[in-house]
Amino acid sequence: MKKGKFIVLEGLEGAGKTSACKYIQNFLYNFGIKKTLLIREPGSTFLSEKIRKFIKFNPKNEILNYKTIVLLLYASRLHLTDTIIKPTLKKGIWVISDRYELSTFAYQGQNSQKRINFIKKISSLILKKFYPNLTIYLDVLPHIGLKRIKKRGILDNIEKNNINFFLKVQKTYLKYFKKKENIFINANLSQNMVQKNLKHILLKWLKKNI
Ligand code: T5A
Repeated sequence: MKKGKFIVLEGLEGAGKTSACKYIQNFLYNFGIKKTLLIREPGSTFLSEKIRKFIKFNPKNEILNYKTIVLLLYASRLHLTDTIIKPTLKKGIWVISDRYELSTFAYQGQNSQKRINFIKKISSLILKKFYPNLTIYLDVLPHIGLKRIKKRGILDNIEKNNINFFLKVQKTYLKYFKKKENIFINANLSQNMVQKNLKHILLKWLKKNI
């Protein structure tokens, strides 16, 4: 049986990843790829959802070293990859994930070489070069993305960071995102335009890759 493909959506808060995941699932269905699974990171297993909640809300406000957060994220990621992603792909089902490893590079890496080196070491130890087949990066200016999510109300600990934090996240995304083999989308545009562009480029990618 032909293995499924692993597609990952990346970008800042409010870039439109969750909306794009649903759009892609529907698009693939109409294209003839009927079996897909939507997941999110961190999350999508009982354990990983607990880790997600802890990272987002840290209820006792414990001071966490970035290495602790990276290890929690990779524990969550390993569990999700081994128990859900790999077995699902093996069954020929495509997996669409709202974030994956590039998020750790961007958020915990914070454009610091020391931090990135640590993340790279953990990544090769834990994931052993398991990569998505396609990463779609939705590039949004931090102030635009944050404006969109603020309409939602309550912010988590990450969302409460100042604009400089998100500018560093965006800078790191742009540095480590491999544009040539993946898809870059301008997500500052209207949702209609984003979907139109996504459809056009995704179609090209599908024709080349399946
Ligand atoms: N994290 C995660 C790390 O720090 N390290 C890691 O390794 C990983 C994996 C996850 C948090 O975890 C951190 C990063 C995150 O802070 P989350 O709540 O899932 O937390 O946050 P996000 O993944 O960023 O999800 P958001 O919901 O905040 O943003 P999305 O998914 O990008 O945006 P979406 O689709 O939900 O849209 C948000 C709103 O904007 C509108 C939508 O309708 C919606 O109302 N919208 C647009 N409006 C205008 N124009 C457009 N083009 C629009 N696109 C969407």
